[in-house]
Amino acid sequence: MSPTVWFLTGNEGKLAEASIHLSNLGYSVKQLVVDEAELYEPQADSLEVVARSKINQALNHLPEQFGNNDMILVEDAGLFIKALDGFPGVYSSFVHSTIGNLGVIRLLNHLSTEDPVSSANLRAAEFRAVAALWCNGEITIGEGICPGHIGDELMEGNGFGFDPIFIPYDLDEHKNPLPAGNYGAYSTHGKTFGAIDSVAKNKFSHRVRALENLFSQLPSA
Ligand code: ITT
Repeated sequence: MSPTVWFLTGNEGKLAEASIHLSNLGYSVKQLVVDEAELYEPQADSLEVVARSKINQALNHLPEQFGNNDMILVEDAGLFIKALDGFPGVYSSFVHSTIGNLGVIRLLNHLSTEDPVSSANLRAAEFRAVAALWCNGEITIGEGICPGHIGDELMEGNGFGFDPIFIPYDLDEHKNPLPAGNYGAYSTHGKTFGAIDSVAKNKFSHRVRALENLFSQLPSA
């Protein structure tokens, strides 16, 4: 029987995306539910520090069904906007729950210039994810980045978080991101992550890249 990956997250969108990817690799994914009041998120300036802290906390909350070969997954992500020196970055949750997507767009609109090229550069941003997996006492870390830019307006649909404002750059046929403004084999055709489905988002996403990077390091990979 394949091991179960217990994903410690309160975010259903993150859970759904990781499940789609990991089920293709033969893992079954279950949510590790822990009361929010029992978890704390360290205010660290590195996603990896946050992810490692969450793994250590998860170890105190293993479910009864946790099997011998089961694994614990945590993953911490953030949106890093170039013109804001990487803000909100590790403060992404706070910014999303306070000023929200419209607030981010308004902030960037204040920086826009008449010149369309420099205006587009000012909207450059990337999602970064750090995934940490606990397996038989060892912790493995994977990292993923998805470059793109912040759109001019909200484009909603199925996504969560900053999905309605983030447009990923196109990818070449090997799924490598292309520089801004280039057309590639994989494209959302100007749509935000919010306006495409999870399977399409997974082709580009920081989350899947972090998971690919992580699972490629496991001995059995
Ligand atoms: P956890 O319970 O797993 O910690 P979270 O929602 O707090 O869930 P993160 O700390 O990883 O998740 O994310 C920080 C913020 O960035 C949060 O507001 C997320 O909604 C947002 N975010 C993370 N990944 C995203 C993605 O793929 N698309 C859009 N927004 C994302």
